[in-house]
Amino acid sequence: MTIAKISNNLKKLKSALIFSHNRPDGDTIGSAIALKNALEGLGIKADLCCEGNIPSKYAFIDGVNLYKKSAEYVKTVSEYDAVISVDCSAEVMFSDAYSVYQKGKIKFNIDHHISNTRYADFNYVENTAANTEIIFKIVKELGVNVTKTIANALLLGMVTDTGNFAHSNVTSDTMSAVSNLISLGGDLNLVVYKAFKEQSKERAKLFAKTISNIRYELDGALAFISISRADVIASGGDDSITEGFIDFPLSVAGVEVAISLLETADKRYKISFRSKGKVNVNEIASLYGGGGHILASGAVLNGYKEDIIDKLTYNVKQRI
Ligand SMILES: [Mn+2]
Repeated sequence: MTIAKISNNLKKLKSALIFSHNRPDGDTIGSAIALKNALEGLGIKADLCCEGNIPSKYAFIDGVNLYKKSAEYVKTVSEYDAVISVDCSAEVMFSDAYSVYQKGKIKFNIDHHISNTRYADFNYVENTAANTEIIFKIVKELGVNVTKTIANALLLGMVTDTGNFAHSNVTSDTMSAVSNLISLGGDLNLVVYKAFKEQSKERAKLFAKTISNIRYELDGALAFISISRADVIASGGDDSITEGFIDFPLSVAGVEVAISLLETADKRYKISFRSKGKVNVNEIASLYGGGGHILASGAVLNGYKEDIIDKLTYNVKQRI
């Protein structure tokens, strides 16, 4: 599959329903908004679906208020010419929206995760720092005008998936795309401020509590943070405000791997893994049906918190 071929197939559509992954981040949102606007530039009707709530910090991107949950599309999904997933490495990433995606007439999958399970009719998978790098190539191939909304949405994915261009996944291609988007009217300063600097009082409160309880294992090479349901509720926010917490324990000197445990239900944890490079955390996430990248991965584990911490400590110890 090439950019030319996938773009050609997209051009033939009259309508499409675009899916972002559950627990949406800047990359899946930026990819979806940019693609929606590009398709609409060609006269193609494009709507947005995501099972998770869109974090309020992304409200500055035009169109994020147009997302609807999959329940809203159960009856109408078959009326669209196609369904398109962006930044979704596997079926599980959709959460309950996958059953609606599956009913799509033609399925497209545009993703940048090496672990992508290629669940669609048309799969375009390329190992880039952000999925919006791929979407930008498609936007250019489609030949549509890059509006300020498209430029900012594409920048958002690049800024968030690279930790503000600080992760080792950044390439010269990433920076060329950024340069190109600035010259097209993208506001990098605004995007960085909204994505990384501005935070709610609720997030500041939960962050302080979480970070005051970092737990170190393996002589300080492994750091755990955990966020209970009660903590989230007490903060007055929702799960989405925990995005980015994991970067802090990884920043501590001597820490090679940081793991975050977010309690989503009784004895159920959303696990995020980050590595400085010595340990491939995609391997560990894969042991539990999750996945992602070598340096950043995720999984869902059931059980008691202490048992999960023991298991994951063992998995990291074997690889360090
Ligand atoms: Mn991504």
